[in-house]
Amino acid sequence: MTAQTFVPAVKVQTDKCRYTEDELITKYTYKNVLVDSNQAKTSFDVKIQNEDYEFKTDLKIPKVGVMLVGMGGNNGTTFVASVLANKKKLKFRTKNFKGLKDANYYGSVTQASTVKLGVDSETLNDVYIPFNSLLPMVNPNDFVVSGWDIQDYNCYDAMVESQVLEYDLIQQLKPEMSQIKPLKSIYYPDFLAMNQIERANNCINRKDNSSEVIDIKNKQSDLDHIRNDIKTFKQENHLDKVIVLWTASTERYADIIEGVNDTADNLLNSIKTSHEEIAPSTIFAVASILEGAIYINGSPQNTLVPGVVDLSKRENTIIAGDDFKTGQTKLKSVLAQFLIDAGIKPLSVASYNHLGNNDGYNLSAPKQFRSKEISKSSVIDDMIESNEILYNAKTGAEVDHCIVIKYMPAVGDNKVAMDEYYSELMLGGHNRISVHNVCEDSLLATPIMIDLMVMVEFISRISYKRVNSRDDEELEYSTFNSTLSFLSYWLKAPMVKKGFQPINGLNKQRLALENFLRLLIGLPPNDELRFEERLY
Ligand code: NAI
Ligand code: DG6
Repeated sequence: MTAQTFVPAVKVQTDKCRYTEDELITKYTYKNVLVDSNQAKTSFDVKIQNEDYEFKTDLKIPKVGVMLVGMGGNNGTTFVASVLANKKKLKFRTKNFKGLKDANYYGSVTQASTVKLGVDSETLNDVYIPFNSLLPMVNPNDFVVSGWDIQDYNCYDAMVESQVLEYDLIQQLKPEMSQIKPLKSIYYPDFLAMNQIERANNCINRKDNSSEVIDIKNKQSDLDHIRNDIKTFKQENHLDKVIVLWTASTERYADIIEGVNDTADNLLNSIKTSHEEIAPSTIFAVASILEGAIYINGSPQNTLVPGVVDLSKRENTIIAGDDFKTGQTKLKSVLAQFLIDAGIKPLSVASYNHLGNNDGYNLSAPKQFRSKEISKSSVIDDMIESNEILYNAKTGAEVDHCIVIKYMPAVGDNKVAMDEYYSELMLGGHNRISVHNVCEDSLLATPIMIDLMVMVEFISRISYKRVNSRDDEELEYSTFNSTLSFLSYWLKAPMVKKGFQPINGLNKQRLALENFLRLLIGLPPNDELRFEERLY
């Protein structure tokens, strides 16, 4: 497959946009509201700042390869299976449905959701179109997929083991899935729960599978090996772009140490000297950056240490993380925002989960649990800080927020999440919301993996420049900040540019994405003012 040419379905009559055969050039004035507050925050001086930008979107859809770290896991195999099932337009039987189910991508914003384009010129009612029809985005069916796993199961055996998909679908996928084997990976036992050690029989640093000898002193050669895997995959498949996604087990946090992993050069040097705080995931991130591939961290550990961020800036590649926002946390990022924006004060949020897959087994160890606890806990911080009427020194500025995860083999991948939101109402009243959510974790996570890849690939084709707004006018087009926070909709603990606070509210995150796509085709932001309905 060669690069495809895009024919726009949406043609906007505007002088803001110019299409060439391969590019879309868009002019946009970003209106920002700059606020100076007094110390007591009782008076505010406000200026509206206009900044003129020009965006350039490459309209050619490239040939994209994706490499999954952890391809033999529940998410990994479900991802491979879903792409194959959709590509082959498979139909299959399930125990809940009389007819045949068609393969689909439900749960994916890019593949299964719509956006409001405007209002019908006659009826003035809303018109919705598929999210991915505004601009050219890669079709996940066209992904070329490969990946690594520390376990040697082929994708069919691993898919059977994971107990996620319907039997009929598994059997139809057997011929292809059994031919797909993961590449050998890196295993540094200290970063995973010790209960994973028997799984690790497909490792470049454990020569004899049964051997107790695991080499953790050749991190430079591990890095070179992974770089070579990426390079070979790209060359053999004639790919334009490679995305590496960590969907492998949760690691413990790495210590951030001055001189070790705080800058790009220190990090590269620490890999050479095989420093003990260099995690496998950081080796994968560095390998991806050095090979010009995009790297996304779907797990909670701090893979993207300052040295990785520094390196990605230097090499002008994209990184994003951390931790897929799938079930319980996604709902929290809507519910907590709803309560606080409604002027109701959550006092405590208690979040319990039990799950019985290998992810749960690994998370039953304290250090790996701690990584997950951190990412799951951070999601309401910005919401609390946004409302000083509810949260202040006098009335209490904190929410009791507790995260519990228990390993319960019987429930497999059907993670059960139970949440209680206990809030204060007016005049001393209280409100209690209890949620019981059966997540089917990997069926929630896989569409998120797809969205992350589709969106990161799309945004990597966009560059911008400021025009005529400042003395330090930038004449060259630049790419976005290398830590791509546009992806935060899909991430529990979004990494953002240093000095900024992440935005966790799901609706705010989606608004940013939608309005960004709109501006590129010359449309104003969606504001829901609906004057056509509200005014005479
Ligand atoms: P899993 O345990 O089924 O799969 C992880 C795979 O990673 C295993 O096959 C394991 O052998 C492999 N692995 C471990 N270390 C590796 C390494 N260094 N290199 C290559 N492969 C390695 O777990 P699952 O359910 O697929 O989840 C994967 C990750 O995604 C976990 O970290 C989990 O916390 C995270 N996650 C999952 C979500 C979900 O809803 N399923 C949501 C958010 C995050
Ligand atoms: C238990 O918390 C296991 C985890 O891997 C989660 O299933 C995963 O992080 C999804 O969490 P959430 O909160 O987005 O449903």
